[in-house]
Amino acid sequence: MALESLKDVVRKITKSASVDKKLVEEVVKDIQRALLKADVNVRQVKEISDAIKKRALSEDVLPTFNAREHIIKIVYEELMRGIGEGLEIPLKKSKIMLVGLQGSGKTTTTAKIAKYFKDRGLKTAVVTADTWRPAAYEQLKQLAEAYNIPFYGEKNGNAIKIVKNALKNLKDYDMLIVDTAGRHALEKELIDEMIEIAKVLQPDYKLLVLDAAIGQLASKQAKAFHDAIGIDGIVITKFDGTAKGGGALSAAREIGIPIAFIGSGEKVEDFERFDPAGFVSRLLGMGDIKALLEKVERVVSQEELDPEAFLKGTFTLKDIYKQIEAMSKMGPIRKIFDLLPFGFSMKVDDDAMEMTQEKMRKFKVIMDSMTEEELLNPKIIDSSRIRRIAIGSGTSPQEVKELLKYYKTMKNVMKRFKKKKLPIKGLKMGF
Ligand SMILES: Nc1nc2c(ncn2[C@@H]2O[C@H](COP(=O)(O)OP(=O)(O)OP(=O)(O)O)[C@@H](O)[C@H]2O)c(=O)[nH]1
Ligand SMILES: [Mg+2]
Repeated sequence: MALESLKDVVRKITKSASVDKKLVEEVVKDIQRALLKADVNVRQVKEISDAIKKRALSEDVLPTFNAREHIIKIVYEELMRGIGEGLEIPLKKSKIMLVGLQGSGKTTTTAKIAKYFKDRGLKTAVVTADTWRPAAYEQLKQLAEAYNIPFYGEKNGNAIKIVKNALKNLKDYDMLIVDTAGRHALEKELIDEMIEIAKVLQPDYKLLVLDAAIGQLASKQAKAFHDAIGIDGIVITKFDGTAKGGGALSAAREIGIPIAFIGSGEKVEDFERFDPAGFVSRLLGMGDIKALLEKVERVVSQEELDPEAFLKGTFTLKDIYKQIEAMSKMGPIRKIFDLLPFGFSMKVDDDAMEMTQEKMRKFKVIMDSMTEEELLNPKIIDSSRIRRIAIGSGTSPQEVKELLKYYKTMKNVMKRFKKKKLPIKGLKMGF
């Protein structure tokens, strides 16, 4: 993959004897070459490389960075800016409709997205509205069954009727992923069918599935689909098998549609939410830590998760709420602690700190059912309140208690931080 050579750029900066204009110019050239090879469009390549050059030669090095880190940070930030935001589909009741040309990977992606949301605790089902290709029904059925994902389809039905029936049959599901038929080209017949399906389905998200191998052609294709039915997000597939993946990335940016997911293999597991920070870090070979550092910087500055405030003020359930929100963006809290400038590291057993997505979602739902007073002063939550909260949030009293236990444990951790009685040995989070 052409983008792979971006790793060499970082290596070059790290190994350079001195950081000067010559190095910056070389680095900018290397980046240009890598992006162009990856089929990123010329105008975007110019924008990105110009910005890197300008900043690298004019900006002061921040006190916490050395000159090399400073350049790497600028490269990282400008690539991030070039890539734009990802589309994060929230974990709530939604309908997703997939569209795309023949063979782009819609059916595979339908199963991948379904597994993604199922793994995160949503009651998810898939629907095939592809009556064009005879084997489409079996293909999706088999994929879905392999992961215990409920499937709806009709072997000889009409796509619009199938969607109507699916909506009736799958009313109780949180997340419906609807696969549609592809055509060789975006012809009128396909457009009409997509419009009809969308009318009946009323999808929250229309996702366009783009094969990364088409490189810069992605731009024309995405624009045509967007003009025809309005696209909310892009899924790039087959990122594994091509050197031209930059084409689809830059197409999304050019048209202004965020990327939601990336598929990088035939297996249902070969799939991830498109997270620009993680993505760029990996391109640059900086691993998760750098990405996390950046994120911590951002999050702390937004006071989403402010450990200093934790230490100063009273630690309430609101902090747990913020913490969970930050965690769903950044990964486990343990990793964040590892990076914070407390001057000591905390030895915590991994499992204890790890919170599953499912648990995070539950905890948030439970807190959403609490009053302001309860959030700020959890001590008042007695057993009758616990019962009320459980009913209100559709959870069990046991689960509410679990959250309160987690809160107490975290509060203890914060107290110990305050007293610097660390490291905490064998800290258990109680679940
Ligand atoms: N390497 C790789 N192959 C993929 C990926 N996604 C899908 N494929 C393969 O691409 C081929 C087409 O995938 P489908 O999911 O059937 O594509 P589709 O868009 O549903 O095709 P039609 O229904 O004919 O329009 C299959 O062989 C998939 O296994 C991916 O991310 N990487
Ligand atoms: Mg298909």
